[in-house]
Amino acid sequence: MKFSLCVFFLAASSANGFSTRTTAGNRGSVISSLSATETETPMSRTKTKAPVFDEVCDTTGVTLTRFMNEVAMLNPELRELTTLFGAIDTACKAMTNLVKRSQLPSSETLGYQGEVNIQGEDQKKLDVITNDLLKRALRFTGRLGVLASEEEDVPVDLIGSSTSDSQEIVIEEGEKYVAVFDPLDGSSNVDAGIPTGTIIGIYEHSENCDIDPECVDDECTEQEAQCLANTLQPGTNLVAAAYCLYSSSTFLALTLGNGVYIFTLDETIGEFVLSKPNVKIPDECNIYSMNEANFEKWDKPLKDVVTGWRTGTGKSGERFTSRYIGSMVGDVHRTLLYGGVFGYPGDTKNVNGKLRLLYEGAPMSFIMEQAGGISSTGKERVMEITPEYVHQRIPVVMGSKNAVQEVLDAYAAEE
Ligand code: AHM
Ligand code: MG
Repeated sequence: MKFSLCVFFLAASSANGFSTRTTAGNRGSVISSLSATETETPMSRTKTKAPVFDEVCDTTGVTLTRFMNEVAMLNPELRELTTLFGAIDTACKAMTNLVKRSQLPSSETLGYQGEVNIQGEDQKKLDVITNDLLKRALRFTGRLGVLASEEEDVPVDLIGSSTSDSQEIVIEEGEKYVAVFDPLDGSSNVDAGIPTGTIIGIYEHSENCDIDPECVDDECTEQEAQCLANTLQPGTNLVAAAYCLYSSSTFLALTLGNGVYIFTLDETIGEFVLSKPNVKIPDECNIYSMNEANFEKWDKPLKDVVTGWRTGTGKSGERFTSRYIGSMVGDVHRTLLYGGVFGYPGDTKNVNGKLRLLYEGAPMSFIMEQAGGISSTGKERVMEITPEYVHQRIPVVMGSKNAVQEVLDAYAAEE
């Protein structure tokens, strides 16, 4: 039987990342290339070099582990991110299984936990389980000082807290990163088996986080508060952002400030395999994705633009169609691949909409911008907004350049 273990891919390096194409007939051991492309991150803080893979195993593809190892070789300052992405990789696989198995009567993980989170939302059992899982996975890396999650009332330290409900604040120096996440976004859909996702943002730990071991009482509290304020950074400070989408396959999309890479979970080998390198959102589009039940409460500029899209009288002259899952990760994933506009705007009842800036708006905006799209509140760039508190909400409209720009122009014309 003719059996080829590996077929090599030759890299066609692109301006902002890497891509692969098949070279028939190349066989042999897997050798990675260290040639790289280099671009400025949005904040011009560091330059992230993206690896170019000259040769790729046909059986395994480029796994997330290999991708991160090569990123670390090219960008030694990002070495510790490899450990974090190792934890994210494991957590997303475990959450895939939890979400899948939740449909079985024996799993008993569907339904409500019986608790309400700080935002007054009923927590689903899976919200609590996935929050705990991700928190522990990140904590065990030893690389995180602080995290903020949709399901935690306040930012929590990861050092010294071994239980999910511990609010004790113990911050250790030397921890490099801060993680913000929504462990199971769209969880209201989960009982019906509709796609859900995990959203993660990673910031650097501020160097201002100094706790004087000699401090007493209020002094310590103030220093601790300053350390916890590490979570309140604008999206422009993000070092990395990622989402996992639990759908027909599990997808893991990430950006390290140099393009967007989408990996698909190959369950036969238990690895995330690079399936879409350097994703670019189409500039032109004809899909919008918003909860239209709120239409009457939206601002006039947005209503006008959406009416133009519905009737084909907008800027492009195209008649748009509507697609809305009600799971941000699923809706944004489709928007990235097909082009379009995803939005959760403010309205007369909820002026800041529904989505949270820190762990939904900012990381997804980072990914959207890195794919060549735009993300805005309608009036300002989401990435530039510094959160004032952890669970702050923000209106969001993101997606293909031309259509989002149409919304921004309508708001600007109103002023
Ligand atoms: P959640 O974090 O409580 O799950 O809420 C966020 C979700 C997003 O995934 C989605 O875009 C939005 O809520 C849907 O809200 P609505 O049901 O109001 O359309
Ligand atoms: Mg959410």
